[in-house]
Amino acid sequence: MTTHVEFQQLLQETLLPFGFEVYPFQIGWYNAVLEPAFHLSYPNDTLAFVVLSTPSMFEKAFKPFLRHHMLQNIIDPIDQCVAYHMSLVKERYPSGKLDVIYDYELHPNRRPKVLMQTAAHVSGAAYYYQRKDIPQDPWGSKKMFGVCIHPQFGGWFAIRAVLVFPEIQAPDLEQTLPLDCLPSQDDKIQLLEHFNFNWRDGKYRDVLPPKEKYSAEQTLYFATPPAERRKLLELHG
Ligand code: GSH
Repeated sequence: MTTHVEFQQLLQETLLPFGFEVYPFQIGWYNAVLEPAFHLSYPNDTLAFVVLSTPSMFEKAFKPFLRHHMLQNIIDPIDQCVAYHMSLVKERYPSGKLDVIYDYELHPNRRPKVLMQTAAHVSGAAYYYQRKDIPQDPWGSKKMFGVCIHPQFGGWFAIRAVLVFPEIQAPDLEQTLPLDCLPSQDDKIQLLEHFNFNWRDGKYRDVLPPKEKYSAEQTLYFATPPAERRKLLELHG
């Protein structure tokens, strides 16, 4: 019998060596915490995974990807590198259906196809800190965005995609809640303030001492606006 464990193994074998992580969840866990407009239209016990990139993705996947592809053919280097690795997953599962939804995909009305941070939270990958976690917050009418923190990498990671196996049910999958690595109210407030008011300086990423973080080179790459990154890549080319 095929179980979610076999799919998890397949994904881990294909993606972990390149600095990605995968966490399984049931579509129903995701839908249960969202308004119907955001629901994914699959039965509740459908097997899905969230895919994260960890700091080592830059060395293990991105740089080799650049070495093997002509820079002039690449428009979105990071997204194309991630898509390339998802295509390798598909190659390893040629007989079945696999829907890949990327972090940047929008419906025609501009609504995101998947709320990646919610998927990361319900899968147990990374706690999604939101304003509603703080009773009587100090922000009045300001709009405050939430942010995910990974128990090992703090804010030094990114959520890249959700993979759905429409033909596979995982009724026995048990939900693991994400680790609330910032139990203190003050830390939660600081995190949301750093993220919302000083996102660019990246301080929010260091709310806990990470096991590994982006190298100076990777930090510079992501801090540079995408349109200006080509010159960084050409230096290496
Ligand atoms: N579309 C561009 C590309 O494919 O190269 C830009 C991709 C990009 O920079 N995405 C951001 C990112 O990966 C947003 S998710 N950031 C990593 C981070 O901030 O940790």
